[in-house]
Amino acid sequence: MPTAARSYRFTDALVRMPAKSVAQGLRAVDIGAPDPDALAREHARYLAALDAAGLAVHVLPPLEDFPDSVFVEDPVLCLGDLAVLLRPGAPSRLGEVGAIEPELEPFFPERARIDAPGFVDGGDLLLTERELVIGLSLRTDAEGARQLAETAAGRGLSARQAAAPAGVLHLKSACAVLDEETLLMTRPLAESGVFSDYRCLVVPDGEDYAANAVRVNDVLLLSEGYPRTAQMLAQADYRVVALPTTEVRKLDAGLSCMSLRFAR
Ligand code: CIR
Repeated sequence: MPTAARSYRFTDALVRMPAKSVAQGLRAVDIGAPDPDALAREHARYLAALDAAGLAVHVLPPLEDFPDSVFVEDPVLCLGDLAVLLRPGAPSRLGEVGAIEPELEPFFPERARIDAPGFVDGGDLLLTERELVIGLSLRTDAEGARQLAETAAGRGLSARQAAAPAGVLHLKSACAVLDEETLLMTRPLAESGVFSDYRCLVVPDGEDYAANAVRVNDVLLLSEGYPRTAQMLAQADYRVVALPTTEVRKLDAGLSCMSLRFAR
């Protein structure tokens, strides 16, 4: 696979339109159902930001049978020419894998998969410049991680497991790639030492949700409403694009999970 800035240089994104059923999406704590129309507007802003960042955005139709299917990051991992069909840890999301598999064919000549009984959600996978970090969470187990690490090793990519921090859905709910050497993360994740070999920028207290950012080419997509994080990143010379995430947040989701990003 091309390795130059593979963790944030992309040419394409695959996204799925949110279904009306998104109002019934999974959430650990019910702070109210998202409004499907408002969520669709957030999604439209997100797609426009991917386009403005230089990506060809390929849009898949909504799937009413799968309320969480707008979160396309969870059933698939893109590794160069290879798409790994994952096995989401929530039973209601398992069928998303079969639904997206045919859509991958034009982009990924090679496909691998995680087999039962393992589970892996894409939200637990942080691909940095040097490795794949697999978060163990309620959605990703050791067997799924073992299978994925084996697949990654077959592509010359080293992988390791790390516990996802308590209180978040996925590893990437708490961290993001900023550049080849630098990660953005919450304080608990920084203090865990999991990323002690990286340069770590820690989101200011009270702004943990902002850690789920997405670096796309020359810009960094960041949730709107986290001014101290935005200021810290601007001071560190990242070009921040702030996007609304009020509705997706009600479903424990954020910016990274709404696209599969890859380079061709
Ligand atoms: C779920 O619980 O699966 C969805 N409501 C949210 C998934 C968010 N995915 C992600 O951050 N990768």
